[in-house]
Amino acid sequence: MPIRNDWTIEEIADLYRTPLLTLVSRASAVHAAMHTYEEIQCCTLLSIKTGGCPEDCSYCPQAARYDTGLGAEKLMDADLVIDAARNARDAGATRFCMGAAWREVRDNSDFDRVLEMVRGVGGLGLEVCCTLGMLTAAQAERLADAGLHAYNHNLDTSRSFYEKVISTREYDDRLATIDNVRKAGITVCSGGIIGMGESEMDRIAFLHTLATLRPHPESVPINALVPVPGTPLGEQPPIDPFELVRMIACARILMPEARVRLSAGRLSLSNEAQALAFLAGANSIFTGERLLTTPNPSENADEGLLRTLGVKPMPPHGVEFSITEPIAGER
Ligand code: SAM
Ligand code: DTB
Ligand code: SF4
Repeated sequence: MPIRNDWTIEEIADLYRTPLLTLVSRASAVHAAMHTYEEIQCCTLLSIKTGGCPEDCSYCPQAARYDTGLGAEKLMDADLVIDAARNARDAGATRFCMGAAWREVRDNSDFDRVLEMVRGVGGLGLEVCCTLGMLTAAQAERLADAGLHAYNHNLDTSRSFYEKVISTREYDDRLATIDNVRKAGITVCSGGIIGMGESEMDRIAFLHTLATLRPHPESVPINALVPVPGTPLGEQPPIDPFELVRMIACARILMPEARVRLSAGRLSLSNEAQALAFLAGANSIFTGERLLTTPNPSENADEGLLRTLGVKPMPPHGVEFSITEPIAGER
């Protein structure tokens, strides 16, 4: 299957406007050729530093300027984070992602502690991922040296809609961090959010930016906005689940090798809608009862869903895995 980085905006607009069942069926064929329906990556998130963020991202409950009932906490102890990662692994997760409500990483003792967490979590045989805000090239290299496998930094939406959602940083800042991550040899996890009031053209332009990155991100999280009261987007109406399926199908066709993650918003999807998203090419989810600060489906619900669909957790990158391994939450 050829991997293209030269998609035109017109091609992506045509793709996005394809009748849904035709689109899902094309995406599914790409998925079957490049991946398997029988494995889904299970990632668990932990907020290692919650709230008090100086940025003004309109969707985010952790921005200090919005009253969402979240206080500003300090960075967690490394030992507690590593314990949480062990629990996540024992519950079936194969990737552990640590999130901090920072605008950017600073070269201080907190960063040293994050590096200790990366080493500790990596030592458990998990794929280790961080999302800490903007990074310099030197900081990305230090994370790579500590064994960081992936860095999450979302483009979130189109360049033109971005400034309606966030005013405290620019789209090019995001692209520069992604470039620093890539150059340090860390895999890139970058996607976005739908349901923020963006137009169809914004979604098309957002997919175009992602699909013309060279190389494509290894992981593409597609989040449905979790509207949090107190944020400017707290009253946004929920999206139609078929729109999420459409985004996932497009991402699968445009970036055949990527892991496409059905990310935030699963609590408002039926099992049937999630199954359609998997058929359309999603092969990664967040497991565990909390995303960063908002709820996620219970372990029991996910265990039931994966069992019904005959899906097993994808083994972590570069770690031996037995096919008799129980599915998430089964032990
Ligand atoms: N502060 C860092 C940053 O912004 O890059 C890392 C953490 S931040 C919470 C990670 C991502 O979570 C954001 O880029 C956004 O895509 C997603 N996110 C935050 N709040 C969300 C919400 N209410 N619904 C869906 N996704 C959300
Ligand atoms: C991503 O794309 N989604 C995750 C992860 N990357 C860091 C975060 C979702 C956050 C949802 C709101 C919350 O729980 O605070
Ligand atoms: Fe801060 Fe990240 Fe939330 Fe924006 S998305 S307010 S940068 S924690």
